[in-house]
Amino acid sequence: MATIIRNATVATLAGNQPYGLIKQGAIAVQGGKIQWVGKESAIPELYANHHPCDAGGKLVTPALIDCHTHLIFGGNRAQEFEQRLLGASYEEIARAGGGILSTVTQTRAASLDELVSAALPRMDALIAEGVTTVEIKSGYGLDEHTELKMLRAARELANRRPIRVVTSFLGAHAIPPEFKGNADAYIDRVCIPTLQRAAANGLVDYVDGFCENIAFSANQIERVFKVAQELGIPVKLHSEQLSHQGGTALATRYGALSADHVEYATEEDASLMAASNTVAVILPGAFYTLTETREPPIEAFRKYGVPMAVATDANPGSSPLFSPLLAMNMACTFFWLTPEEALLGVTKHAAQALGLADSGVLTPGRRADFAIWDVSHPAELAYMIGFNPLSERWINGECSSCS
Ligand code: DI6
Ligand code: FE
Repeated sequence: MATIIRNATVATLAGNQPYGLIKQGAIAVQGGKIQWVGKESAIPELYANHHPCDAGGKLVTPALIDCHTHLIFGGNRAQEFEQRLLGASYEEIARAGGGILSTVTQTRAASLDELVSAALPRMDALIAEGVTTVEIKSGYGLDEHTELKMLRAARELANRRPIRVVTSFLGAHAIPPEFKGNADAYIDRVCIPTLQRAAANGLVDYVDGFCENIAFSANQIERVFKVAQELGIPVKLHSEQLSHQGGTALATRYGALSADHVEYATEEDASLMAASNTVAVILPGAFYTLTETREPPIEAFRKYGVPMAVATDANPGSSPLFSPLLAMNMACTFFWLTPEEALLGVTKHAAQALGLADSGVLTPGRRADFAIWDVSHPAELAYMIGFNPLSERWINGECSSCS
């Protein structure tokens, strides 16, 4: 028996119309997949006697995908927030051993259960805004034991809630204190062997890195990418966030699914990304928190046809943001994305940034993961600030928020 969602405005995000909008639309769902989408007046005879579900004229979009988060971490960095407000910069705090390294200390000290318990309410905040797929990175362990613990905690989150979790190994995130001044030795002796161990345990869906003057050079990241390539794991990269290091060009040479942050990326980088089908992941939460002024080259991304995703970058330091809706709003206000680009950024293009061909748009054959919003037009989703109009969240063809 199929379920027929009817009396809906459907933003399929497919086809040539803005938002792929179908007014007075309907969706047929069966076996966890979308079987049919179209005008209510054209529902195929086949579905005539199937289970109807009245959407009450509400808007249906693909469920949201948060394609870049650091949801698993110990402690928090509210004190660093205070320090920054007194004038210290993110880079100064990092160089003085705070920043990412202070979270490393707290993450090493936490048990797997504690990491899971701490992450659950953050993940629930994403779920409350219609997220059904979330990417979660390691990178606050920087030793084998803690990196594996973080990845296992991420996998465990998927057992605790109806959500799909995918994981990125981010061993090349920062240089741990025990390797201070010796990033190369850290890459060779810890990062790469840990990646191999984590991959052998089925814990790694993507390999990520932080290519930055306060982290790793493009050459160092390349050594990690070579191992990812041998393992057959796709790569993505935090590149050109605080300065231009050539990480984006490197990422494109390895066919990266995405280059993330990219505030300091150039037009040349944008053309390379277009050629390698690399998505630009726009992270306005970090731009906002760090009071960055350099904007990503959005015009160049448009000119070369680089798809843009939008994500929270949820993390305890540079982006304590747990709202994809607010990330959409910020992407519009800071970077002049259109509300349609912002919505594509948390659905279709976020799916592409994760290499997930099964979701992100509402077309037959895709996963029946969708969100039903109490709004009349999709532009309202990016427009409102601090307001959540989610009415229902469906994952694998089941309503997870209906009682
Ligand atoms: N860039 C970021 O924005 C996060 N990691 C990274 O490489 C920040 C992580 C943190 O400050 O804890
Ligand atoms: Fe990040």
